[in-house]
Amino acid sequence: MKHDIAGRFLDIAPEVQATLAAGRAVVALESTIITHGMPHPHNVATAREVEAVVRENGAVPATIAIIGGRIKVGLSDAELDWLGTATDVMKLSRADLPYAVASGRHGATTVAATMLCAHLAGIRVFATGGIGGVHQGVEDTMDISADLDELARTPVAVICAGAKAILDLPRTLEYLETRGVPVVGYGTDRFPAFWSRTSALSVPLRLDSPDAVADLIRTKEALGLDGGVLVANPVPAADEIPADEMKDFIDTAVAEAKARGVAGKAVTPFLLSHLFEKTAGRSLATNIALVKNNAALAAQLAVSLAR
Ligand code: PSU
Ligand code: MN
Repeated sequence: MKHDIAGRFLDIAPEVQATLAAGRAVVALESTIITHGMPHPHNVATAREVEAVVRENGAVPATIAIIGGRIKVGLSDAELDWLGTATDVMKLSRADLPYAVASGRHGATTVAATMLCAHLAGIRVFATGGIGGVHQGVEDTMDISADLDELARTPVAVICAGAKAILDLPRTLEYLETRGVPVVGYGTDRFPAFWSRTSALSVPLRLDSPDAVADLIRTKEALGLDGGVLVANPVPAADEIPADEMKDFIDTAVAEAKARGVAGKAVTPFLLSHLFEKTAGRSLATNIALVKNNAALAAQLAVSLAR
């Protein structure tokens, strides 16, 4: 852990602190999914369930958010509840994090900011739903999520269900390859598309057990290679929405966002809530299932890494 930074800016929950000090398994969890990714009360209920799944699989959860300018690593029940309905919460990526800290603001951490804070605290594994990536229409907007560059520079393993299928998935994979990020299909040769188990894309690498992923991470560290590892874990079959069923919904949502001039940070939350309405809640149920599935694998990976 970077002690000087930790002492000045981080409030690490006592249980998380003790677990890290003992060299045992901790899994970081993000908070943008709570404030900007799911409607209340599903957001808070899911956050609690995800923490429980991490515990059931032998690790300690550390949900990360910025509250009053303090980087909280591990939230109390009261803090989590508050976050579920709070309105004055910034969506923080790497670019905004120092602003939120310096000005004492509240902020929810995206994948990029969560990786950054997890690393400051000494946490090596992080579970989310789906990472941000290269947006459709990037030729015009240059909208590429900072999540991708964070994966290239910060040594945290991110367990996700692929990139959200609202994105340009081929370009997202190309960008990750360019930036030197290992992308591992967990038990699959196909790159999963968030709500769907498969996409038209093959995944660059494949591993089939938490121990094998842990070995990859240790080897990467031993070689002195910086940056993270992306583990793409398909949503369980029982919970998936097949890609052909999602396609029309996604096309409509993307067109609607464009027509309304939705841009920047607002794009992903807009698309997710639009899809929630258009699929009559089905996209949300799948989102919840895949986050829990990722939390289980992340905990197993953290346990394996801690051995
Ligand atoms: N996974 C989900 N729901 C979400 C996100 C991930 O299941 O809302 C969030 C993550 O915080 C991710 C962000 O970093 O969406 C991507 O935002 P953007 O495209 O603006 O970088
Ligand atoms: Mn963006």
